Amino acid sequence: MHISEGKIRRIGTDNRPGPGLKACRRGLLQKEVAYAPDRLTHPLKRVGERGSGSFEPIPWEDALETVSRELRRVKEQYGPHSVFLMNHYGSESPLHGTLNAPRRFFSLFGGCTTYWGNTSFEAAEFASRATFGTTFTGNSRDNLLHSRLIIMWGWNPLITRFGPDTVSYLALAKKAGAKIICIDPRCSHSSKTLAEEWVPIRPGTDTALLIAMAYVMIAEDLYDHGFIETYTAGFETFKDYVVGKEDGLPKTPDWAEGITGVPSDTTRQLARDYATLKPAALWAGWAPGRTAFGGQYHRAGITLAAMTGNIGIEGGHVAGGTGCMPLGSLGKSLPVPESPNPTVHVSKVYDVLIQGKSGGYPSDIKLLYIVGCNLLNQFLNSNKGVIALKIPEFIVAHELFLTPTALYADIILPVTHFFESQDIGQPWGGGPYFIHMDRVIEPLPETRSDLAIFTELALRLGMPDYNDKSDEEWLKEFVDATPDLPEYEAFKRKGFHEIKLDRPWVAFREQIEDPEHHAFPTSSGKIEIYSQGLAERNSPLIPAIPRYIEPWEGPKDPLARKCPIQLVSPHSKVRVNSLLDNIPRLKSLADDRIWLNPADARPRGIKDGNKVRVFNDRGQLLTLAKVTDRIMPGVASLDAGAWFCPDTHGLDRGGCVNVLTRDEMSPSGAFASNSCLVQIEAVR
Ligand SMILES: Nc1nc2c(c(=O)[nH]1)N[C@H]1C(S)=C(S)[C@@H](COP(=O)(O)OP(=O)(O)OC[C@H]3O[C@@H](n4cnc5c(=O)[nH]c(N)nc54)[C@H](O)[C@@H]3O)O[C@H]1N2
Ligand SMILES: Nc1nc2c(c(=O)[nH]1)N[C@H]1C(S)=C(S)[C@@H](COP(=O)(O)OP(=O)(O)OC[C@H]3O[C@@H](n4cnc5c(=O)[nH]c(N)nc54)[C@H](O)[C@@H]3O)O[C@H]1N2
Ligand SMILES: [Mo]
Repeated sequence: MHISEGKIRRIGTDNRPGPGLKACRRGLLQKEVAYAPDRLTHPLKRVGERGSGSFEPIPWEDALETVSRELRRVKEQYGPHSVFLMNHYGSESPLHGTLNAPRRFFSLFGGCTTYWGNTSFEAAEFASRATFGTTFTGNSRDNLLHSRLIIMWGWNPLITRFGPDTVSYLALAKKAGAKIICIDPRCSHSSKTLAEEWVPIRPGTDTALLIAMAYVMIAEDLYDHGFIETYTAGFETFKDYVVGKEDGLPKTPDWAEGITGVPSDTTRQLARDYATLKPAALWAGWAPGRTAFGGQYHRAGITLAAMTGNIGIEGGHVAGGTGCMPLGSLGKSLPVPESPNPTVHVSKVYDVLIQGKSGGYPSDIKLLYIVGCNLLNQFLNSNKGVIALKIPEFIVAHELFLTPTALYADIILPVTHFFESQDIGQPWGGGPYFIHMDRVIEPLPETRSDLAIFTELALRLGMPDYNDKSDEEWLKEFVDATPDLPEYEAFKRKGFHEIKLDRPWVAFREQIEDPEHHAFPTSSGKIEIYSQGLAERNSPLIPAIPRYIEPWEGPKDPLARKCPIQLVSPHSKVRVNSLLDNIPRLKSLADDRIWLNPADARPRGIKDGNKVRVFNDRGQLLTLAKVTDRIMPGVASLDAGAWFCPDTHGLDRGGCVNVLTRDEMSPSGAFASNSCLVQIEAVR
C-alpha cells in the first residue's frame, strides 16, 4: 500500500522474481472500494416499505439502542432461537471478520438459530470427511511442477485464483511439458489459455464420466492394485457397481456418453492418460460439486485418484477433496463459546423464514441478523427471498454498501473496510503464508468494525465479557498460539510471513510413505471408498460407495421439455461473489452476458449481442447474449454476482442469476447452484 498524507495512492504487489504472492486485480483495485462514493457513512433506519430503498440517517446511539432493544424484546417474548443469525463470508479475518465476531456475540446472548452448509465446497467437505476423515487434503502449489498430467475438472483458476501463486505454477508446469486437459461445459479462460484439450460435459453429470473412466481402468487393467490393496477399503463393492455385477448395468463409456455428452473414445483416452501419465494431478474443482448430487462427484474423484495411485505423492493430487492445507491457519482466533444452536441448511434460509415450525424447522424466526452476507443476491431463488425478507418482525444488517439485501433491513449499521482496522490475513484454503493486515487508513467517519459494533451491543445487553481486550492484545494472542509464526512485533514489522517448505507440502505423504505407523483418520484407518459411516446412514441418496444418481434439473429431468437449457453460474473475473458489482471501474470489465451455443441461439432467433430474457417458473431476468462455440449445446452460462434489480413486474434487470436457481439442498449438503434449467428467448 503506497500511502501519503493519510491517503492510499497506489496498491502494488509482490514483485520478486518467481511465483510469489501475486495480487489479482480485485485486490489491486481495492482503493476504489474503500473510497467508493456509495460507502455507507451513517446508520440508516428504514422509513418506506422493505425493499423500497427509503431510509433516513440516524445517530449511532439511536441505532444501537434500537437494535439492543429489539434483541432483548424478541429474546424475552419468543426465546433466543427466534433470532436467526445469517453471518457469511463478507470478511473472513479472525478478529473483525464476519464469522467469529457475530458467533461469539450470539453464543453469549444465549444462542440463536443459524445455518449449516458451506456455499462453496460442502460437497467436497462431505467427501473428504467420509473418505479420509479429514478436510485437509490439499498440496502446496509448487507440487504441480512434478505433474506430468494436470486435469482441470470444473476448475478455472485463471479467474478464481485458488491462491496467489497457483497460476504461476500452472504456467511453469505447462512450460515444463505437463499435459493439461480441461473438463468443463465452457471453454473457460483457463481452458483456452492453458489446456491442450477441452472436454465439454453436461453440468451435473461428472460422476458418470468419472465412473466410466474407472470402468476403463478396470476393463483394461490399468489401475494400481498395490495402492488399492494397501491403502483403501471397499474397492470391491465399488468395482461390482462399476462393472455391473451389482445391478446388471456395466458403467461403460457408451453408458456415460448418453448422460454426459462426452464421446466414448474421449472417455477411454482420458482414463488411459490418467492411469498412465504418472504422477498426475486431477484437480476436481468445486463447481461440479455445487450440483444436485455433488457429493458423489467428489467421492468418485477421490476413488480415481486412489486407483491411479496419485494420493500422497509429489505431482499427484487428492482429486475431489477440499484442497485445503493446514498451513497458514492461526492456532487461535476470536473464541466462540459452545452454544447448542439449531441450524437450517443454507439453501433453506428463505424456507425457514416463511414456514418456521409449521414447515418442520426448529423455530419461528422473528428477528434476522445479517452480517457480511448479500443473501438476496447470492442464495438460491431470490424471488422467494423477496417474500421471505418481508416476514421477520425486525431485520438488522451490518454493511459497507446498500446491497439488494440491505434494502430489506430495518436498521443498517455501516462497517469499516478491512483497510481501516488491524487484523491478520489467513490465506483462503491454506497458505503457506500469513499476512499482517495493518490499519492503513483512518476509518470513514461514522463507520465501525463488526467487532466494535458487537462490543457496544454486548455492553447494552449486559455481556461485558464479549470483548475485554484491545485489538493488539487479541492479535498478539492469536500469533502466540501459532507455532508457524514469529513473535508478534516482528511479524507486524515485516507485514507477512512465508512458511518455508524444503519440499512441496503433500497431503497424506506420511500415510503413503509409512503406512505401518500412519493410518488415515477414518474408522478403518484406510481411504474409505466404501464408507462405513455413510452405510450407517442407510440412505439411497447418500450411498456408501460413489454412485451416479440422476440429478434434478439435469438433462433428463422431465422439466427439460419446458426449460431445455442447463444453466451454470460461474464466478466473475471482476467480482468476489456479489462484491464489487457496484464499483464502476470493475463493472466496466465484467462479462455479464449469457453464453449460448450457436445451435441453441439460431432456432431462437438470437444473435450475438442481442437482448434476451432468461426464465423458468422461479423467475426471469434480462441480459445480453454472447453466442459462442466456447459453450456446449444445451448449456448456458451466466456469471453469478450481478446485483438483483427487479422492476415492478418482477423482471430482474440486473442480471442476478439466482432469480433462476432452485433452493433445494443436495442430500450430502451441497449448495446446488449449478443444477438449474431455464428457457431463453430473444427480446425484440
Ligand atoms: N474472480 C473471482 N475469484 C473467486 C471468486 C469470485 O467471485 N471471483 N469466488 C471465490 C469463491 S467464494 C469460491 S467458492 C471459488 C469458486 O471456485 P469454483 O467453484 O471453482 O468456480 P466457478 O467459477 O463457479 O466454476 C469453475 C468452472 O466450473 C465450471 N462448471 C460449472 N458447473 C460445472 C459442472 O457441473 N461440471 C463441470 N465439469 N464444470 C462445471 C464452470 O463453467 C467454470 O468454468 O472461487 C473463489 N475465487
Ligand atoms: N448462482 C450462484 N450463486 C452462488 C454461487 C455460484 O457459484 N452461483 N456461489 C456461492 C458461493 S461459493 C458463495 S461463497 C456465496 C457468497 O455469498 P455471500 O457471502 O453473501 O457473498 P458476497 O456477495 O461476497 O456478500 C458479502 C457481503 O459482505 C459485505 N462485506 C464485506 N466486508 C464486510 C465486513 O467487513 N463486514 C460486514 N458486515 N460486511 C462486509 C459485502 O459488502 C457483501 O455485500 O455465494 C454463493 N452463491
Ligand atoms: Mo464460495
